[in-house]
Amino acid sequence: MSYSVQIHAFRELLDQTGVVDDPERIATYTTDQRQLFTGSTFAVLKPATTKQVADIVKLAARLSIGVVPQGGNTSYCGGATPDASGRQIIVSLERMDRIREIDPLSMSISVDAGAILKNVQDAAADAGLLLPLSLGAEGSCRIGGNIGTNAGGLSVVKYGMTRDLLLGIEAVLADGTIVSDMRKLRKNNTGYDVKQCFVGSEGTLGIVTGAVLRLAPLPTRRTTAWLKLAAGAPLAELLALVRRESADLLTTFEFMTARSIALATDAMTNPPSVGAGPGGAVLVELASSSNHLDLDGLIEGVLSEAVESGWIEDAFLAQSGAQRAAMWEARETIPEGEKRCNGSVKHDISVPLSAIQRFLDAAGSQVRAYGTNLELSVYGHVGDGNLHYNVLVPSNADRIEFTREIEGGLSLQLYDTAASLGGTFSAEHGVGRFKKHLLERYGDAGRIAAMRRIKAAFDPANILNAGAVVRPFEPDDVD
Ligand code: FAD
Ligand code: 2HG
Ligand code: ZN
Repeated sequence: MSYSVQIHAFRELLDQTGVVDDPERIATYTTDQRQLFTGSTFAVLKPATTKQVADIVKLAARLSIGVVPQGGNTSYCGGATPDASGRQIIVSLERMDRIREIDPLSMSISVDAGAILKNVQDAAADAGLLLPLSLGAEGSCRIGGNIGTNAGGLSVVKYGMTRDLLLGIEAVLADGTIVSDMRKLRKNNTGYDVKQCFVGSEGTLGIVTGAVLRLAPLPTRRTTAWLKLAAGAPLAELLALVRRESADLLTTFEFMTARSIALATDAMTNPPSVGAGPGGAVLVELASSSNHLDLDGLIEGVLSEAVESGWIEDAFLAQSGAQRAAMWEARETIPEGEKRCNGSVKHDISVPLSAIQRFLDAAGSQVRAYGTNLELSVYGHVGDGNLHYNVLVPSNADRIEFTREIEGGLSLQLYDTAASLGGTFSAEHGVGRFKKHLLERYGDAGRIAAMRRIKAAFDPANILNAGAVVRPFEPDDVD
């Protein structure tokens, strides 16, 4: 069947705006966020209802066309990008962006999966509540994509990953079945927790069309501090001190090296006058919804202990909302700063907190041994044991070639080190198409076999995002 006949068939299911087949408009959906790979498709479908998503999936299965769900296309591992075959269609959830309901007493929000994260945060804040998922891409990423990647971000240390915020789900399976479980319950022990199957599955097990998310009281007080670290400051011990002495009111603990901060501040119009000590810097935030807690008193106590221990050289407390925002912007602009300087080869590793210093020491030696002129941008959510250990692409290098070279050599050494310390090659960015070989290399064989069986059970014809994450289980597989 020709593409035009297929497009006609999809048009019958959707209205005029629901099918995009103009190559110029399609092009904005077929390249991944990091511009490492461009796939191919003959159409982007934009359903407006869950039923339309189900109809699309059923028709795609009948026509043997693959389906790649897409949210904001901000993910880093190529999971939202179709392959080069031209036989996969993109289903963008962008028209399904409603806030369905806020229930302040149940502290939950029900949304369409295409809702932009920032809009959901704002809707929760309007009701005096907090959606505690915060990441640099929050103005463009969508809830379905956050669920697909199990997004982490800047407040995981307190509130957990997307997985921990998910109360209910609505999703379309590969045969068009609609899973409708939009309940707001904290407790519901009635068999398998099916909704969790979709979390981190990167569009390979179903298309999420709705979600119920857990909210928290909106903080009314915050204390934000920028710590300049002394040489050799022990990050895990400093984190433990801050958590203990702040009565665990810590919501953010972000580590940054001097190079990463400079990349960000160079890219800002009004950069704050913050910098790093010899051991780097940490952005710390305590937050509370109570007006009875003296957060400034707590942070001052924490900081004086840290100074006494010789771990920090200097610290600045944000004195205004504007100062706080500038500190946050300096952290959140690091990826953009890297991009403006020809990009970086990204290593989204995590290790147990007790091993973070060992990782930094070993990885530093590996980088030095690999090439004396390599430059690093190292930062991340150290509160969660997660580092972005990025190698900067030299300004005179071809970005793609350099990325391939590093990924085939140094990256594997760094991941080996993380793995040997009980860590992982992907803390929060997923597997997608780019890290499948790493899952094969580092994944436990039994776990991979289980993943393949789950994929085969949910999607026996391999319709949903084929080529991402894991290949399906086949009966003669020996694993
Ligand atoms: P997409 O990129 O569109 O899709 C991601 C995956 O989910 C794909 O496999 C796709 O097929 C699948 N998917 C999308 N929608 C659905 C759906 N409705 N149902 C089923 N599957 C679906 N990530 C973090 O974890 N922490 C960070 O701090 C962070 N910071 C970032 C900062 C910047 C500047 C950028 C550019 C990215 C950052 N990211 C971060 C990565 C990215 O924003 C997240 O992975 C985000 O969750 C992706 O959401 P999205 O809507 O863009 O998903
Ligand atoms: C962040 O923490 C994101 O800012 C992006 O996860 C990390 O670009 C990166 O390497
Ligand atoms: Zn991150």
